[in-house]
Amino acid sequence: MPDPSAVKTALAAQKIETPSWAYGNSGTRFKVFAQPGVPRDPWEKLRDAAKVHEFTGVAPTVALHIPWDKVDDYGKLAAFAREQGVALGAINSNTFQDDDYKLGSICHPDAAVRRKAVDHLLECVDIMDATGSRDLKLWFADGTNYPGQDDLRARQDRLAEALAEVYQRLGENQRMLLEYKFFEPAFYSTDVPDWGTAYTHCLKLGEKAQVVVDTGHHAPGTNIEFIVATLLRENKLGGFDFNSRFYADDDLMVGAADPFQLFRIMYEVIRGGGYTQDIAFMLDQCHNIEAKIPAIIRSVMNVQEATAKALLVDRDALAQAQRDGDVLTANAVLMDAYNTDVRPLLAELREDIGLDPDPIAAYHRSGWQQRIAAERVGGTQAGWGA
Ligand code: PSV
Ligand code: MN
Repeated sequence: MPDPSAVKTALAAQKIETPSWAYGNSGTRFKVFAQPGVPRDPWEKLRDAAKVHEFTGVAPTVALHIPWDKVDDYGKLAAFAREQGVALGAINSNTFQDDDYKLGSICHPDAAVRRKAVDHLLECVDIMDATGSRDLKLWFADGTNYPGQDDLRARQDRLAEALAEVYQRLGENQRMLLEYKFFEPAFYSTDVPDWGTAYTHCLKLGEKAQVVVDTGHHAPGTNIEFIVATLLRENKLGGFDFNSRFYADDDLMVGAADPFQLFRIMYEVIRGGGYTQDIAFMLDQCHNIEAKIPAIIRSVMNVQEATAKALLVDRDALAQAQRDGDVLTANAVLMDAYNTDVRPLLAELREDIGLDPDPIAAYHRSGWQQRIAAERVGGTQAGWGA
């Protein structure tokens, strides 16, 4: 059995990045529900993110989305983040909210639209220079709705050309994380629909290009841990956008819909040597109906719990059972770890590092929710498109 103190040390070193947009209002295409106290700007989002880190101890960075988090001085934003006790993380591009992008962005048939989209991506790298961010996270809504609408192959050529230009602009310690998604908003073809497409582009680009796995971006029933294992074997897994889903890209709290899947993913991460700083463990969620900050704290805790269980797998016993072809024992070894209640271990870990063992209760006691509800009155709350 793994040594519990080694498991605790590994858990204490975990870093989970929270997304700035999860602190803002969100919803479905039917309705965006506003909540009291929601941040009005990136500065207030960072203050909320700092609370998540304060109570969990493992959420030290915050991903930005440009232009949702546009400010005049990104150096100042990075310094402000540091004052709050957090740092700025991945820069997420947005080439899906302008009218110009109706037929796509970097895959658009019109070179002028492609130019505009690439310029935005280059601007994101400029922002990374100012914030000190390592990762540029790219997701493209590009695709088509009808057979014949555009040339599928030509769109791949345009994609490769645009990515190559942005790749050239990356600094020495910067990376490009390419995210795939099987459909939505395009319904017939998507230009980066799966890990294979993302992988082939990243492979051609070079070692600074890596694939990011958003757990909500697969067809139902997809074995995501297999994708994780394969990408890790090829040294091409750059990170995760964690969330959970019952149907499509639901963006619910990670671990809510299928905690067993999250455990299996984390097991493959650990098994494949991916539990290092090279893999970005990010959340990409929207809290449409639940209180946002406690939901993000809960999400961070869910990732911690899955990780703790994955770290508890008796890998020697598992390997032995696998060698013996002992199907039932092999499965039992994995299930023993999954069925362990790791909450006492995590509570102990938090106490060891001076935190409250129950981060959600501590957050509620802190009065932060009441304070932001009272103070953040007037102005425009951050939300989709803002
Ligand atoms: C797309 O669905 C996505 O997962 C990408 O990561 C976007 O940047 C993010 O959601 C924000 O909505
Ligand atoms: Mn995502």
